[in-house]
Amino acid sequence: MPAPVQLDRKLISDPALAPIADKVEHGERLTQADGVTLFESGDLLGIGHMADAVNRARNGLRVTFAANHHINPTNICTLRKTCVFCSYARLPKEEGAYRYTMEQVYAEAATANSTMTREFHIVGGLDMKAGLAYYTEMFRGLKERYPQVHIKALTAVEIAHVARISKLSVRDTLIALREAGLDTMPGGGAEVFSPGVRATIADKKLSGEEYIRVHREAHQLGIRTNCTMLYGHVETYADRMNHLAMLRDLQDETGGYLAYIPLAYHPDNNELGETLHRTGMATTGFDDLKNLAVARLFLDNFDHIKSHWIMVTSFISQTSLAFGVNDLEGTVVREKIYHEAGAHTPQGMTLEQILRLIRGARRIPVERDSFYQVLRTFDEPVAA
Ligand code: V47
Ligand code: SF4
Repeated sequence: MPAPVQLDRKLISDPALAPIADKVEHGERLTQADGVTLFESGDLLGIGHMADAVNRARNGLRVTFAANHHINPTNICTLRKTCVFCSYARLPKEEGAYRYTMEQVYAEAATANSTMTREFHIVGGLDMKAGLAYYTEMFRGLKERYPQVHIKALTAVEIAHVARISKLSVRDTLIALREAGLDTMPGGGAEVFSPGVRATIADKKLSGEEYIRVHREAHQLGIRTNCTMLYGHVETYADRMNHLAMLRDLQDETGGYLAYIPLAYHPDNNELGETLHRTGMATTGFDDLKNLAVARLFLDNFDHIKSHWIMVTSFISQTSLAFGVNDLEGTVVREKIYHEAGAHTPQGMTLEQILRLIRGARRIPVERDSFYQVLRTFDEPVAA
């Protein structure tokens, strides 16, 4: 059950939100219908106030970030034609297709700022030539060179692909990858679970139920994971809430989720963006903040709601710290997936820049490890 929190009811102006505010105050779980009401409401500040109160009760004024380094070892993907929102994937013979050799992976890893980087975040396409042997060799090589660096790698979709082409069960694949050095799994590949939306934007991809099954298997083996939702395209508010409910149910069952990260859809250089006749940022600041705040209120069994500044800009990410967010995607180096899809944000952020954002929001910056253990607390917030 969520903890009861105190609200300042004067800050909530939409009468439709009153029953939800009652539930938040009494520590009652929200329903999917409540979530739809929140998405339909124009009272962003009222919703933000509730999400902020819930977050402060759980995390205080601390805002965490991790120094990580993204490595995308292959952009070759069998689903290139059917994931119509993806700008990153290529067919094997298509211009721009690449698959790193082990030497290239290690060279990329070596460009990480060695004193700061504590996590390699490794995701890529569903490449027929990148099976279990490719990833176990990669993880072993990385752990030999950087034993202190955590490996967060392979989405549920990639795990299922590696299992299939290596003719192994998902469980045996996870066990082999863990033995080679995999520590946790990222949350990508979730998109939107509802079958109708999936048929439109990611027709051949692992289903929502299968995504949940891979995560359940990982959690049962003690492998913690993150989870995501790709929003801002053809999905309805009911689709969003159905998606969040499936994540909340699995968290009730296993407690294996570390964080939830909503991913704002970017429409450039992909088929879906052309169909929707949109340019630039597809989502709006209002919707980005709402997705984060609703997640904080509905996912009452998650400690961490993460804002991905690469997708929503550092300004929205900073503002989201007053809308229920307690974690910022870290000092990412050389990010590719969203920049191919039109993200205009920088590809990395320095420690000083992250600290400035958090301090500017009058919160306490905390550097964390991949399991959210505190590594460094920076300072108390500056008085407003
Ligand atoms: O599954 C692909 C998304 C995801 C686009 O777990 C797009 O800590 C927007 O999951 N517009 C992969 N999004 C990245 C991911 C992630 C990112 C940061 C942190 C974590 C974590 C996970 O990127 C894909 C897909 O949902 N994506 N194309 C696009 N055009
Ligand atoms: Fe492949 Fe992932 Fe892009 Fe789909 S989203 S085409 S699975 S890289």
